[in-house]
Amino acid sequence: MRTTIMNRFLLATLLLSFAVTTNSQTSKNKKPNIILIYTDDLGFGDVSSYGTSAIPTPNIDRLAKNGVRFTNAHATSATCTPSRFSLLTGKYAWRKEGTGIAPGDATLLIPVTTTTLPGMLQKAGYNTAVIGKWHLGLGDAKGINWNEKIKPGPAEIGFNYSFLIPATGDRVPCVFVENQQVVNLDKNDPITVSYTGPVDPNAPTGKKNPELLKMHPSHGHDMTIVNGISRIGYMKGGNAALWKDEDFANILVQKATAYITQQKANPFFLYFSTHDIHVPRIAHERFAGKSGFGPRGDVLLQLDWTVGQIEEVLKKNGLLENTLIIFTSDNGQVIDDGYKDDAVEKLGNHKPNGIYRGGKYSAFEAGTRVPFIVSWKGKVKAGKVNDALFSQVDLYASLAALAGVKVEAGQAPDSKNYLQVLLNQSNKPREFLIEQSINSTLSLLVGDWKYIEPSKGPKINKDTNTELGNDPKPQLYNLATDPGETKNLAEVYPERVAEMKLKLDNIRQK
Ligand code: NG6
Ligand code: CA
Repeated sequence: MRTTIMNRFLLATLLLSFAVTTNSQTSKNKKPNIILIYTDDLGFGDVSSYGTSAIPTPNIDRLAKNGVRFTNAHATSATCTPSRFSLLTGKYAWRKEGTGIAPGDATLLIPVTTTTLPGMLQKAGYNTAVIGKWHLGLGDAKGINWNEKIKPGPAEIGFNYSFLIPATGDRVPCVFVENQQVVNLDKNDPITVSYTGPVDPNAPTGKKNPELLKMHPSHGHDMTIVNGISRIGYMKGGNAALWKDEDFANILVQKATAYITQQKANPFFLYFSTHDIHVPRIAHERFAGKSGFGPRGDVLLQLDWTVGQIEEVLKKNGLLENTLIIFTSDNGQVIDDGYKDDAVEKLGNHKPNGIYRGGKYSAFEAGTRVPFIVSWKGKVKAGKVNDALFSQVDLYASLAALAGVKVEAGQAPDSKNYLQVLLNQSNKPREFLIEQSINSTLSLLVGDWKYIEPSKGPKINKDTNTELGNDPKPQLYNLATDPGETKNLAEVYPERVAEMKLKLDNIRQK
Protein backbone atom coordinates (compact mmCIF):
# COMPACT_ATOMS: atom_id res chain seq x y z
CA MET A 1 0.00 0.00 0.00
CA ARG A 2 2.66 2.47 1.10
CA THR A 3 4.80 1.65 -1.95
CA THR A 4 1.82 2.17 -4.30
CA ILE A 5 1.20 5.62 -2.87
CA MET A 6 4.91 6.36 -3.11
CA ASN A 7 4.98 5.16 -6.72
CA ARG A 8 1.96 7.27 -7.60
CA PHE A 9 3.61 10.28 -6.01
CA LEU A 10 6.80 9.66 -7.93
CA LEU A 11 4.91 9.20 -11.16
CA ALA A 12 2.92 12.42 -10.63
CA THR A 13 6.12 14.38 -9.87
CA LEU A 14 7.75 12.90 -12.93
CA LEU A 15 4.78 13.76 -15.16
CA LEU A 16 4.65 17.26 -13.79
CA SER A 17 8.31 17.92 -14.35
CA PHE A 18 7.99 16.44 -17.86
CA ALA A 19 5.08 18.77 -18.58
CA VAL A 20 7.05 21.75 -17.32
CA THR A 21 10.12 20.97 -19.42
CA THR A 22 8.05 20.25 -22.53
CA ASN A 23 6.20 23.46 -22.05
CA SER A 24 9.33 25.55 -21.74
CA GLN A 25 11.06 23.73 -24.60
CA THR A 26 8.23 24.30 -27.04
CA SER A 27 7.82 27.86 -25.70
CA LYS A 28 4.09 27.35 -25.91
CA ASN A 29 3.21 30.67 -24.39
CA LYS A 30 5.99 32.65 -26.02
CA LYS A 31 4.93 35.46 -28.30
CA PRO A 32 5.82 34.77 -31.92
CA ASN A 33 8.90 36.32 -33.44
CA ILE A 34 8.25 38.60 -36.39
CA ILE A 35 10.58 39.05 -39.35
CA LEU A 36 9.68 41.65 -41.93
CA ILE A 37 11.79 41.22 -45.05
CA TYR A 38 11.42 44.61 -46.70
CA THR A 39 12.93 44.60 -50.18
CA ASP A 40 13.70 47.63 -52.29
CA ASP A 41 12.13 48.39 -55.69
CA LEU A 42 10.92 44.83 -56.22
CA GLY A 43 8.10 44.75 -58.77
CA PHE A 44 4.88 42.74 -58.58
CA GLY A 45 6.13 40.53 -61.41
CA ASP A 46 9.75 40.15 -60.25
CA VAL A 47 9.01 37.08 -58.13
CA SER A 48 8.51 33.94 -60.19
CA SER A 49 5.51 32.68 -58.19
CA TYR A 50 3.70 35.85 -59.28
CA GLY A 51 3.63 34.47 -62.79
CA THR A 52 5.43 36.85 -65.14
CA SER A 53 9.06 36.61 -64.05
CA ALA A 54 11.60 35.03 -66.37
CA ILE A 55 14.13 34.88 -63.52
CA PRO A 56 13.72 32.02 -61.04
CA THR A 57 13.31 32.98 -57.37
CA PRO A 58 13.03 29.52 -55.74
CA ASN A 59 13.58 30.63 -52.13
CA ILE A 60 10.96 33.37 -52.25
CA ASP A 61 8.63 30.98 -54.07
CA ARG A 62 9.13 28.41 -51.31
CA LEU A 63 7.99 30.95 -48.74
CA ALA A 64 4.85 31.43 -50.84
CA LYS A 65 4.42 27.69 -51.29
CA ASN A 66 4.61 27.20 -47.53
CA GLY A 67 2.41 30.19 -46.81
CA VAL A 68 0.12 32.68 -48.48
CA ARG A 69 0.71 34.92 -51.46
CA PHE A 70 -1.25 38.18 -51.62
CA THR A 71 -2.18 39.62 -55.01
CA ASN A 72 -3.65 42.98 -53.99
CA ALA A 73 -1.32 44.19 -51.24
CA HIS A 74 0.19 47.67 -51.41
CA ALA A 75 3.02 49.77 -50.08
CA THR A 76 1.53 53.12 -49.06
CA SER A 77 3.71 54.99 -51.53
CA ALA A 78 5.51 54.53 -54.84
CA THR A 79 8.81 55.60 -53.25
CA CYS A 80 10.87 54.44 -50.33
CA THR A 81 10.90 57.08 -47.59
CA PRO A 82 7.13 57.64 -47.36
CA SER A 83 6.42 53.88 -47.49
CA ARG A 84 8.82 53.26 -44.61
CA PHE A 85 7.48 56.20 -42.64
CA SER A 86 3.92 54.84 -42.87
CA LEU A 87 5.03 51.29 -42.14
CA LEU A 88 6.79 52.26 -38.90
CA THR A 89 4.27 54.85 -37.69
CA GLY A 90 0.89 53.57 -38.91
CA LYS A 91 0.30 57.05 -40.30
CA TYR A 92 0.21 58.08 -43.97
CA ALA A 93 3.39 59.95 -44.83
CA TRP A 94 1.50 62.53 -46.89
CA ARG A 95 0.06 63.82 -43.61
CA LYS A 96 3.53 65.08 -42.69
CA GLU A 97 5.58 67.59 -44.68
CA GLY A 98 9.08 66.62 -45.76
CA THR A 99 8.61 62.86 -45.93
CA GLY A 100 9.35 62.52 -49.66
CA ILE A 101 12.56 60.76 -50.85
CA ALA A 102 15.03 61.80 -48.15
CA PRO A 103 18.44 63.26 -49.02
CA GLY A 104 21.38 61.42 -47.49
CA ASP A 105 21.82 64.05 -44.77
CA ALA A 106 18.14 64.35 -43.76
CA THR A 107 17.33 64.58 -40.06
CA LEU A 108 15.30 61.82 -38.41
CA LEU A 109 11.84 62.11 -39.96
CA ILE A 110 9.93 60.23 -37.28
CA PRO A 111 9.48 62.35 -34.15
CA VAL A 112 11.00 60.65 -31.09
CA THR A 113 7.71 61.10 -29.28
CA THR A 114 6.02 58.63 -31.67
CA THR A 115 5.23 55.15 -30.42
CA THR A 116 6.46 53.38 -33.51
CA LEU A 117 5.78 49.79 -34.59
CA PRO A 118 8.99 48.52 -32.92
CA GLY A 119 8.37 50.77 -29.88
CA MET A 120 4.91 49.27 -29.52
CA LEU A 121 6.37 45.75 -29.74
CA GLN A 122 9.02 46.60 -27.13
CA LYS A 123 6.16 47.26 -24.72
CA ALA A 124 5.03 43.70 -25.31
CA GLY A 125 8.47 42.38 -24.35
CA TYR A 126 9.98 42.17 -27.81
CA ASN A 127 13.61 42.79 -28.59
CA THR A 128 13.67 44.81 -31.83
CA ALA A 129 16.19 45.36 -34.61
CA VAL A 130 16.57 47.06 -37.94
CA ILE A 131 19.19 45.65 -40.29
CA GLY A 132 19.68 47.18 -43.76
CA LYS A 133 18.45 50.22 -45.60
CA TRP A 134 17.14 53.04 -43.39
CA HIS A 135 16.40 56.15 -45.50
CA LEU A 136 14.36 57.86 -42.79
CA GLY A 137 16.95 60.44 -41.80
CA LEU A 138 19.22 60.56 -38.74
CA GLY A 139 20.12 63.17 -36.15
CA ASP A 140 18.36 66.42 -35.40
CA ALA A 141 18.27 70.00 -36.68
CA LYS A 142 21.87 70.62 -35.49
CA GLY A 143 22.90 68.41 -38.44
CA ILE A 144 24.64 65.05 -38.41
CA ASN A 145 28.19 64.66 -37.24
CA TRP A 146 29.13 61.29 -38.76
CA ASN A 147 32.20 61.07 -36.52
CA GLU A 148 30.30 60.83 -33.25
CA LYS A 149 27.39 58.84 -31.93
CA ILE A 150 24.51 59.89 -34.22
CA LYS A 151 21.44 60.88 -32.22
CA PRO A 152 18.51 60.61 -32.46
CA GLY A 153 18.24 57.46 -34.57
CA PRO A 154 16.65 54.01 -34.46
CA ALA A 155 17.32 53.59 -30.70
CA GLU A 156 15.27 56.69 -29.91
CA ILE A 157 12.27 55.36 -31.85
CA GLY A 158 12.08 51.80 -30.59
CA PHE A 159 14.92 49.68 -31.99
CA ASN A 160 17.20 47.85 -29.55
CA TYR A 161 19.75 47.14 -32.28
CA SER A 162 20.49 48.78 -35.61
CA PHE A 163 22.84 48.11 -38.49
CA LEU A 164 22.19 50.57 -41.27
CA ILE A 165 22.85 51.61 -44.79
CA PRO A 166 21.97 55.13 -43.61
CA ALA A 167 20.12 56.35 -46.73
CA THR A 168 20.42 54.34 -49.95
CA GLY A 169 23.24 52.57 -51.75
CA ASP A 170 23.44 55.40 -54.27
CA ARG A 171 23.75 58.22 -51.70
CA VAL A 172 26.71 59.30 -49.58
CA PRO A 173 27.96 58.62 -46.96
CA CYS A 174 28.83 55.13 -48.22
CA VAL A 175 29.42 53.63 -44.77
CA PHE A 176 27.56 51.27 -42.45
CA VAL A 177 26.24 52.66 -39.18
CA GLU A 178 25.93 50.18 -36.31
CA ASN A 179 24.08 51.26 -33.19
CA GLN A 180 24.39 54.81 -34.49
CA GLN A 181 28.14 54.81 -35.00
CA VAL A 182 30.00 54.56 -38.28
CA VAL A 183 31.62 51.12 -38.54
CA ASN A 184 35.44 51.06 -38.92
CA LEU A 185 35.82 54.81 -38.68
CA ASP A 186 39.39 56.02 -38.28
CA LYS A 187 39.31 59.05 -35.99
CA ASN A 188 42.20 60.56 -37.95
CA ASP A 189 40.22 60.49 -41.16
CA PRO A 190 36.89 62.10 -40.27
CA ILE A 191 33.88 62.11 -42.58
CA THR A 192 32.40 65.26 -44.08
CA VAL A 193 29.20 65.07 -46.15
CA SER A 194 27.57 67.72 -48.30
CA TYR A 195 24.52 67.75 -50.51
CA THR A 196 25.07 71.31 -51.67
CA GLY A 197 28.50 71.22 -53.29
CA PRO A 198 31.86 69.38 -53.35
CA VAL A 199 33.59 69.04 -49.97
CA ASP A 200 36.95 68.72 -51.70
CA PRO A 201 36.99 70.58 -55.06
CA ASN A 202 40.00 68.53 -56.18
CA ALA A 203 38.46 65.14 -55.55
CA PRO A 204 37.40 63.20 -58.65
CA THR A 205 33.69 62.94 -59.45
CA GLY A 206 31.67 60.79 -61.82
CA LYS A 207 31.07 63.84 -63.97
CA LYS A 208 34.72 64.91 -64.31
CA ASN A 209 36.34 61.48 -64.23
CA PRO A 210 34.26 58.86 -66.00
CA GLU A 211 37.51 56.97 -66.68
CA LEU A 212 37.56 55.97 -62.98
CA LEU A 213 34.15 54.31 -63.05
CA LYS A 214 33.22 50.63 -63.20
CA MET A 215 29.53 51.59 -63.49
CA HIS A 216 28.43 54.78 -65.23
CA PRO A 217 25.45 56.94 -64.40
CA SER A 218 22.61 57.27 -66.91
CA HIS A 219 21.10 60.25 -65.09
CA GLY A 220 22.17 62.02 -61.90
CA HIS A 221 24.55 59.95 -59.70
CA ASP A 222 27.64 61.74 -61.00
CA MET A 223 29.18 63.10 -57.83
CA THR A 224 31.54 61.43 -55.30
CA ILE A 225 33.12 58.16 -56.48
CA VAL A 226 33.19 55.25 -54.04
CA ASN A 227 34.17 51.71 -55.09
CA GLY A 228 34.31 52.80 -58.75
CA ILE A 229 30.70 54.02 -58.69
CA SER A 230 29.64 57.65 -58.61
CA ARG A 231 26.89 58.57 -56.16
CA ILE A 232 24.41 61.28 -55.22
CA GLY A 233 26.06 63.82 -52.89
CA TYR A 234 29.61 64.59 -51.82
CA MET A 235 31.70 63.05 -49.10
CA LYS A 236 35.29 63.21 -47.96
CA GLY A 237 37.22 61.06 -45.48
CA GLY A 238 36.21 57.83 -43.75
CA ASN A 239 38.31 55.77 -46.16
CA ALA A 240 38.64 52.75 -43.89
CA ALA A 241 34.87 52.75 -43.36
CA LEU A 242 33.77 52.82 -47.00
CA TRP A 243 31.61 49.91 -48.06
CA LYS A 244 32.02 47.57 -50.98
CA ASP A 245 28.67 47.18 -52.71
CA GLU A 246 29.51 43.59 -53.68
CA ASP A 247 29.38 42.64 -49.98
CA PHE A 248 26.01 44.18 -49.07
CA ALA A 249 23.96 41.00 -49.12
CA ASN A 250 26.62 38.92 -47.31
CA ILE A 251 27.01 41.47 -44.54
CA LEU A 252 23.30 41.98 -44.01
CA VAL A 253 22.76 38.21 -43.85
CA GLN A 254 25.64 37.87 -41.35
CA LYS A 255 24.19 40.58 -39.13
CA ALA A 256 20.69 39.07 -39.29
CA THR A 257 22.05 35.61 -38.54
CA ALA A 258 23.91 36.89 -35.48
CA TYR A 259 20.86 38.81 -34.25
CA ILE A 260 18.42 35.92 -34.67
CA THR A 261 20.82 33.49 -33.00
CA GLN A 262 21.38 35.83 -30.05
CA GLN A 263 17.72 36.58 -29.57
CA LYS A 264 16.29 33.12 -30.07
CA ALA A 265 15.16 32.82 -26.44
CA ASN A 266 13.20 36.12 -26.51
CA PRO A 267 10.41 37.22 -28.76
CA PHE A 268 12.05 39.44 -31.36
CA PHE A 269 11.05 41.73 -34.20
CA LEU A 270 13.52 42.03 -37.05
CA TYR A 271 12.93 44.67 -39.69
CA PHE A 272 15.27 43.25 -42.32
CA SER A 273 15.53 45.84 -45.01
CA THR A 274 17.51 44.62 -48.01
CA HIS A 275 19.47 46.84 -50.36
CA ASP A 276 18.52 44.61 -53.29
CA ILE A 277 17.23 45.28 -55.85
CA HIS A 278 17.89 49.04 -55.65
CA VAL A 279 20.61 50.79 -57.69
CA PRO A 280 23.54 50.59 -57.94
CA ARG A 281 23.03 46.93 -58.80
CA ILE A 282 26.38 45.35 -58.01
CA ALA A 283 26.04 41.67 -57.24
CA HIS A 284 28.63 39.57 -55.39
CA GLU A 285 30.78 37.50 -57.74
CA ARG A 286 28.67 34.42 -56.84
CA PHE A 287 25.76 36.08 -58.68
CA ALA A 288 27.38 38.53 -61.12
CA GLY A 289 26.60 37.45 -64.68
CA LYS A 290 24.54 34.47 -63.52
CA SER A 291 20.99 35.51 -64.36
CA GLY A 292 21.46 36.24 -68.05
CA PHE A 293 19.40 39.42 -67.48
CA GLY A 294 22.24 41.74 -66.51
CA PRO A 295 22.95 43.21 -63.06
CA ARG A 296 19.25 43.75 -62.24
CA GLY A 297 18.61 40.05 -62.72
CA ASP A 298 21.80 39.16 -60.82
CA VAL A 299 20.81 41.15 -57.72
CA LEU A 300 17.39 39.53 -57.90
CA LEU A 301 19.13 36.14 -57.63
CA GLN A 302 21.12 37.58 -54.72
CA LEU A 303 17.91 38.74 -53.02
CA ASP A 304 16.43 35.29 -53.45
CA TRP A 305 19.56 33.77 -51.86
CA THR A 306 19.21 36.23 -48.97
CA VAL A 307 15.67 35.08 -48.28
CA GLY A 308 16.83 31.46 -48.34
CA GLN A 309 19.53 32.28 -45.79
CA ILE A 310 17.06 33.89 -43.39
CA GLU A 311 14.81 30.87 -43.60
CA GLU A 312 17.79 28.61 -43.04
CA VAL A 313 18.92 30.34 -39.84
CA LEU A 314 15.37 30.13 -38.46
CA LYS A 315 15.28 26.45 -39.31
CA LYS A 316 18.69 25.79 -37.72
CA ASN A 317 17.55 27.44 -34.49
CA GLY A 318 14.22 25.62 -34.45
CA LEU A 319 12.32 28.90 -34.81
CA LEU A 320 10.17 28.31 -37.89
CA GLU A 321 7.09 27.28 -35.88
CA ASN A 322 7.28 30.38 -33.75
CA THR A 323 8.14 33.02 -36.35
CA LEU A 324 5.86 35.00 -38.60
CA ILE A 325 7.71 35.93 -41.79
CA ILE A 326 6.43 38.75 -43.97
CA PHE A 327 8.09 39.41 -47.31
CA THR A 328 7.28 42.50 -49.35
CA SER A 329 8.68 45.63 -51.06
CA ASP A 330 8.75 49.38 -50.39
CA ASN A 331 7.55 50.32 -53.88
CA GLY A 332 7.24 48.91 -57.37
CA GLN A 333 9.81 48.22 -60.03
CA VAL A 334 12.04 50.51 -62.03
CA ILE A 335 14.33 49.48 -64.87
CA ASP A 336 16.74 52.39 -65.46
CA ASP A 337 17.02 54.20 -62.13
CA GLY A 338 20.15 56.16 -62.89
CA TYR A 339 22.96 53.80 -63.91
CA LYS A 340 23.90 52.25 -67.25
CA ASP A 341 23.54 48.70 -66.01
CA ASP A 342 21.96 47.07 -69.08
CA ALA A 343 18.63 46.68 -67.25
CA VAL A 344 16.73 48.06 -70.26
CA GLU A 345 18.78 46.24 -72.88
CA LYS A 346 18.63 42.87 -71.13
CA LEU A 347 15.03 42.92 -69.93
CA GLY A 348 14.03 40.31 -72.53
CA ASN A 349 10.80 38.51 -71.67
CA HIS A 350 11.00 39.34 -67.95
CA LYS A 351 7.94 41.39 -66.90
CA PRO A 352 8.62 43.10 -63.55
CA ASN A 353 5.21 44.84 -63.63
CA GLY A 354 3.10 41.76 -64.17
CA ILE A 355 -0.07 43.03 -65.84
CA TYR A 356 0.05 46.45 -64.16
CA ARG A 357 0.84 49.90 -65.53
CA GLY A 358 3.43 52.40 -64.28
CA GLY A 359 6.13 51.46 -61.79
CA LYS A 360 8.17 53.05 -59.00
CA TYR A 361 7.21 56.76 -58.66
CA SER A 362 3.83 56.26 -60.41
CA ALA A 363 0.17 56.72 -59.43
CA PHE A 364 -0.65 53.72 -61.62
CA GLU A 365 -0.91 50.31 -59.93
CA ALA A 366 2.65 49.11 -60.43
CA GLY A 367 3.81 51.99 -58.19
CA THR A 368 2.52 50.39 -55.01
CA ARG A 369 1.08 46.95 -55.76
CA VAL A 370 3.96 44.73 -54.74
CA PRO A 371 4.72 41.10 -53.89
CA PHE A 372 3.49 40.29 -50.39
CA ILE A 373 4.04 36.85 -48.89
CA VAL A 374 3.31 35.61 -45.38
CA SER A 375 4.65 32.37 -43.97
CA TRP A 376 4.37 30.83 -40.51
CA LYS A 377 4.91 27.12 -40.23
CA GLY A 378 1.94 25.36 -38.71
CA LYS A 379 -0.05 28.58 -38.27
CA VAL A 380 -0.65 29.85 -41.79
CA LYS A 381 -1.94 27.20 -44.18
CA ALA A 382 0.45 26.41 -47.00
CA GLY A 383 0.01 27.18 -50.67
CA LYS A 384 -2.79 29.71 -50.49
CA VAL A 385 -3.52 32.88 -52.44
CA ASN A 386 -5.35 35.82 -50.89
CA ASP A 387 -6.83 38.50 -53.19
CA ALA A 388 -7.96 40.88 -50.44
CA LEU A 389 -7.08 44.55 -50.76
CA PHE A 390 -4.38 45.01 -48.09
CA SER A 391 -2.17 47.96 -47.10
CA GLN A 392 1.20 47.94 -45.37
CA VAL A 393 -0.10 50.76 -43.15
CA ASP A 394 -2.14 48.07 -41.39
CA LEU A 395 0.87 46.02 -40.33
CA TYR A 396 1.16 48.21 -37.22
CA ALA A 397 -2.33 47.51 -35.79
CA SER A 398 -2.34 43.91 -37.03
CA LEU A 399 0.99 43.10 -35.37
CA ALA A 400 -0.18 44.90 -32.21
CA ALA A 401 -3.12 42.49 -32.14
CA LEU A 402 -0.75 39.56 -32.64
CA ALA A 403 1.46 40.73 -29.77
CA GLY A 404 -1.54 41.49 -27.55
CA VAL A 405 -0.89 45.24 -27.37
CA LYS A 406 -3.68 47.78 -27.24
CA VAL A 407 -3.18 50.64 -29.70
CA GLU A 408 -3.94 53.85 -27.83
CA ALA A 409 -6.04 56.67 -29.26
CA GLY A 410 -3.96 58.88 -31.53
CA GLN A 411 -1.30 56.20 -32.01
CA ALA A 412 -0.96 54.78 -35.57
CA PRO A 413 -3.98 56.82 -36.71
CA ASP A 414 -4.33 55.28 -40.18
CA SER A 415 -3.62 51.67 -39.22
CA LYS A 416 -6.37 49.08 -38.81
CA ASN A 417 -6.22 45.59 -37.43
CA TYR A 418 -6.35 43.11 -40.33
CA LEU A 419 -4.53 40.30 -38.52
CA GLN A 420 -6.99 37.70 -39.71
CA VAL A 421 -6.33 38.68 -43.31
CA LEU A 422 -2.57 38.72 -42.70
CA LEU A 423 -2.76 35.15 -41.38
CA ASN A 424 -5.14 34.21 -44.21
CA GLN A 425 -8.00 33.35 -41.89
CA SER A 426 -10.11 35.88 -43.80
CA ASN A 427 -10.12 37.57 -47.19
CA LYS A 428 -12.04 40.62 -46.07
CA PRO A 429 -10.73 43.51 -48.16
CA ARG A 430 -9.73 46.81 -46.61
CA GLU A 431 -12.68 49.17 -46.89
CA PHE A 432 -10.54 51.63 -48.90
CA LEU A 433 -6.86 52.08 -49.69
CA ILE A 434 -4.73 55.09 -50.59
CA GLU A 435 -1.73 55.15 -52.89
CA GLN A 436 0.77 58.04 -53.02
CA SER A 437 2.91 58.80 -56.08
CA ILE A 438 6.24 60.63 -56.15
CA ASN A 439 4.60 64.04 -56.55
CA SER A 440 2.05 63.09 -53.88
CA THR A 441 -0.83 62.55 -56.27
CA LEU A 442 -3.21 60.39 -54.25
CA SER A 443 -5.36 57.55 -55.55
CA LEU A 444 -8.27 55.93 -53.76
CA LEU A 445 -9.19 52.28 -54.18
CA VAL A 446 -12.59 51.02 -53.11
CA GLY A 447 -13.60 47.52 -54.21
CA ASP A 448 -12.85 47.20 -57.90
CA TRP A 449 -12.66 50.94 -58.46
CA LYS A 450 -9.66 53.21 -58.51
CA TYR A 451 -9.85 56.98 -58.58
CA ILE A 452 -6.71 59.01 -59.33
CA GLU A 453 -7.09 62.65 -58.34
CA PRO A 454 -6.36 65.34 -60.93
CA SER A 455 -2.72 66.40 -60.94
CA LYS A 456 -0.60 68.92 -62.77
CA GLY A 457 2.45 66.70 -62.37
CA PRO A 458 4.37 65.38 -65.40
CA LYS A 459 2.89 62.46 -67.34
CA ILE A 460 6.22 60.70 -67.69
CA ASN A 461 9.43 60.50 -65.70
CA LYS A 462 11.63 60.83 -68.77
CA ASP A 463 14.77 59.65 -66.96
CA THR A 464 13.31 56.33 -65.87
CA ASN A 465 10.73 56.12 -68.67
CA THR A 466 7.90 55.60 -66.19
CA GLU A 467 4.31 56.67 -66.83
CA LEU A 468 3.49 58.64 -63.70
CA GLY A 469 -0.30 58.49 -63.98
CA ASN A 470 -0.71 62.25 -63.62
CA ASP A 471 -3.52 63.94 -65.51
CA PRO A 472 -5.19 67.30 -64.99
CA LYS A 473 -8.51 65.45 -65.30
CA PRO A 474 -9.81 62.92 -62.79
CA GLN A 475 -9.26 59.28 -63.68
CA LEU A 476 -11.45 56.33 -62.82
CA TYR A 477 -10.58 52.72 -63.58
CA ASN A 478 -12.31 49.43 -62.95
CA LEU A 479 -9.44 47.19 -61.89
CA ALA A 480 -11.54 44.01 -62.16
CA THR A 481 -12.18 44.44 -65.87
CA ASP A 482 -9.21 46.68 -66.68
CA PRO A 483 -6.27 45.95 -64.33
CA GLY A 484 -3.90 47.69 -66.76
CA GLU A 485 -5.69 51.04 -66.25
CA THR A 486 -6.24 51.64 -69.97
CA LYS A 487 -9.81 53.01 -70.03
CA ASN A 488 -10.51 56.14 -68.03
CA LEU A 489 -14.22 55.83 -67.11
CA ALA A 490 -14.46 59.16 -65.25
CA GLU A 491 -16.78 60.67 -67.83
CA VAL A 492 -18.99 57.58 -67.90
CA TYR A 493 -19.52 57.51 -64.10
CA PRO A 494 -19.39 61.13 -62.89
CA GLU A 495 -21.34 60.34 -59.69
CA ARG A 496 -18.83 57.69 -58.69
CA VAL A 497 -16.01 60.14 -59.35
CA ALA A 498 -17.69 62.77 -57.17
CA GLU A 499 -18.31 60.21 -54.41
CA MET A 500 -14.71 58.99 -54.43
CA LYS A 501 -13.33 62.52 -54.54
CA LEU A 502 -15.39 63.41 -51.49
CA LYS A 503 -14.24 60.30 -49.65
CA LEU A 504 -10.60 61.05 -50.45
CA ASP A 505 -11.04 64.67 -49.27
CA ASN A 506 -12.56 63.44 -46.01
CA ILE A 507 -9.75 60.96 -45.36
CA ARG A 508 -7.20 63.65 -46.15
CA GLN A 509 -8.75 66.03 -43.63
CA LYS A 510 -9.13 63.45 -40.86
C1 NG6 B 1 15.91 59.29 -56.96
C2 NG6 B 1 17.19 58.77 -57.57
C3 NG6 B 1 17.04 57.27 -57.71
C4 NG6 B 1 16.73 56.64 -56.36
C5 NG6 B 1 15.50 57.30 -55.77
C6 NG6 B 1 15.17 56.82 -54.40
C7 NG6 B 1 18.27 60.37 -59.10
C8 NG6 B 1 18.35 60.90 -60.50
N1 NG6 B 1 17.41 59.38 -58.89
O1 NG6 B 1 15.99 60.67 -56.78
O2 NG6 B 1 18.20 56.71 -58.24
O3 NG6 B 1 17.81 56.78 -55.50
O4 NG6 B 1 15.69 58.69 -55.70
O5 NG6 B 1 14.77 55.51 -54.43
O6 NG6 B 1 18.97 60.84 -58.23
S1 NG6 B 1 13.99 54.93 -53.22
O7 NG6 B 1 13.69 53.55 -53.54
O8 NG6 B 1 14.87 55.04 -52.08
O9 NG6 B 1 12.78 55.73 -53.07
CA1 CA C 1 12.51 51.68 -52.98
